[in-house]
Amino acid sequence: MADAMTTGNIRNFCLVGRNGAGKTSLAEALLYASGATNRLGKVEEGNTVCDYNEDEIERRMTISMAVAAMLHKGRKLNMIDTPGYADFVGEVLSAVAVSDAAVLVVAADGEIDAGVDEVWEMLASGGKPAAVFANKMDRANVHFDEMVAGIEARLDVKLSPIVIPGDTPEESIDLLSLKKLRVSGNRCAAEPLGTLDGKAAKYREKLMDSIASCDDALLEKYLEGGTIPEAELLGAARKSFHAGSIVPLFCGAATAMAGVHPLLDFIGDYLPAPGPLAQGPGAQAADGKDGGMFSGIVFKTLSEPGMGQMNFVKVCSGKLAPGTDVYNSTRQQRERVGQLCQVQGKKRSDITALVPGDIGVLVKLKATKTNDILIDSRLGRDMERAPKPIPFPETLVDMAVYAKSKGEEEKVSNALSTLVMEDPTIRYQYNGEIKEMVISGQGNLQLDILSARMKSRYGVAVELKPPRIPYKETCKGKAEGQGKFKRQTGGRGQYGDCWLKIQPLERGKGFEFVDDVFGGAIPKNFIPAVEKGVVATMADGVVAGYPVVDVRVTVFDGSYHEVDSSEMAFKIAGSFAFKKVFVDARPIILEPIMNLEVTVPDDYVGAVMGDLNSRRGRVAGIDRVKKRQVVKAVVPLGEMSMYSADLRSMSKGSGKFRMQYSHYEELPAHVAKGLIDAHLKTKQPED
Ligand SMILES: Nc1nc2c(ncn2[C@@H]2O[C@H](COP(=O)(O)OP(=O)(O)OP(=O)(O)O)[C@@H](O)[C@H]2O)c(=O)[nH]1
Ligand SMILES: [Mg+2]
Repeated sequence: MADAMTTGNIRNFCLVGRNGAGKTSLAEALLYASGATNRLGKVEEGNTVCDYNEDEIERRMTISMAVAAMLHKGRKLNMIDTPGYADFVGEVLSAVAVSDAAVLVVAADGEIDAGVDEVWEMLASGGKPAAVFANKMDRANVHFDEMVAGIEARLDVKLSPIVIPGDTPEESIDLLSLKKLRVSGNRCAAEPLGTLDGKAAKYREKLMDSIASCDDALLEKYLEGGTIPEAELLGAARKSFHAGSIVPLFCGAATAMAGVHPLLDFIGDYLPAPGPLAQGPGAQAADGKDGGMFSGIVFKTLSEPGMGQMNFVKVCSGKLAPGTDVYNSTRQQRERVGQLCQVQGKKRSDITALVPGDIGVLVKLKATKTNDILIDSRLGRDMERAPKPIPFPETLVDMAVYAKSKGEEEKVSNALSTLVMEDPTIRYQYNGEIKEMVISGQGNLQLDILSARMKSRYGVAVELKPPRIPYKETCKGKAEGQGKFKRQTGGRGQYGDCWLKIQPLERGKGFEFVDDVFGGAIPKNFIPAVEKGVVATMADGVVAGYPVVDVRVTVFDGSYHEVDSSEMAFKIAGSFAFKKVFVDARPIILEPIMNLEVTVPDDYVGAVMGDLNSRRGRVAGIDRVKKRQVVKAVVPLGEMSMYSADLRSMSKGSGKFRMQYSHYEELPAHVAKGLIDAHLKTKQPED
């Protein structure tokens, strides 16, 4: 299929929209309508082309994007089905980045929820023209007019209705070509519409208004009531769609193949050919002029058992063929292109070349990962011409990951390093402060699926827990006291004795150790041992098991034994003294406070603020950003576990938040008591 293709005949598009809208079902229907497949799979039956991973079939939802190519009227359509669940936003960002247009799928019977406009903004900011496919028109409670108004209000656009529902679910009306369409199985028959009834006439006028208003010459003719030649109308429609000044509306029912054929034709005839993804001269080649040197971006990486690593690439300029040497400018490493494939979901077929603008899969590259830029090694360091990386979001949710069976920690990191490679919106690292391996992502579902894949793919069972909160201990008062370690039961004994004074330091000042011993009460060579004992005890914490910070410890007296004193004895004496004196110095617990920004549509501001108050949060201000409000607050980290899930449910999936560490503050006594009691429970009776 790809070998003889030219850039001008390639169309790259993605299906986006909230989960459950019907994107995978529509992908299935488009493949069937184009003849790329000979049956219509069903999500419920787990036999669709795009949801081919076991856990996707099991959960009946898309988790990773899937690419599927098809031929239609001599054009190669590279379709990318994306996941709708917000946790998998990385997949959508990648798909939008390499597509030249998009189809937003909305469920006609469903509420057009606030989350849709986030995807819409992504398309707009990427300058990608988009059409809307109102799916599930076969459902009972669909009110077409209300639905159109709802979409327009949510997206803040005026829709250009190209296909509207007919009298029966199998029928639809194409208002651009003025045809009545009737689908049966994989066939779609068209007949001239004849006279337009009320609804068709109303929407035809809406369509004409929207196209004419983008083209002055056409508008003049239209307002004078002249007839507009079809070719001129279609040309204007194509131009204004490419410019993003009209938003075509299609409707139908993917699982019934209704409205699918006119959408397929629209994709083949009206979508733009691949535009220059790369900057500078090399990029021009993407318009078909085959002279530029190769450059491409890797937008997805998979490593499937038996297939090894696969990198999905979009060629931005020049050509790519097996045996080509390329330079991975992101990792500054040479790679040799071995096998080159084209994909249809799980199915792969070898190809001999990829032209500019086309999408394919490189198999078994060594070091290349998602978002890497591959270029012709002759381009050298001239990155001006290279495509720009995809801006993946910061992580939002952290979970500590524990191997269920002891000794499998290494297996856990190996599995993580491979799986994280497949999803650049997930990170993992060992956090020395809380002594836990922490995985971070966009949401809890994403991390649950990651841990399930660790089991199913790499046979390592893990448990995810909210990570420990890095509390600290410090003191507010001054105290002094003695620590004595004496073991003299015959033979060489142990003797260490020191007096310490503890006082608080300013927040963030850390630790100061002062030697104020005079007259050799403690020999100088044992003072560092006292400090070692103090520092070790501070690291373990005293009242609640959290590291002690911001104190000055002064050793000012003590005694020793000529024979039995040793570094070990004074280290233990220092530790004893610190434990004893610290509890008299009005110890407190410090908690990490975070700066939080929550972005929600107006309807949810009240709920967000009320919820923050219940988390001991303090709202600092509210800003308006476009159609949304940004609530700025400071909140204790300890009150924020599961916030991502809570915000999603209180804002119907439309809320977003960003959280960053700000400072430490004293933990209220009633909360501190809980931590202290929990710590006391864990303490050994002999201490
Ligand atoms: N009645 C009806 N059901 C449909 C239609 N299209 C999809 N569905 C059903 O809606 C459910 C969700 O469909 P999917 O295709 O998985 O939706 P999706 O948008 O890919 O969802 P995510 O992958 O989770 O983002 C499935 O049960 C489909 O069978 C339709 O046109 N009519
Ligand atoms: Mg899906």
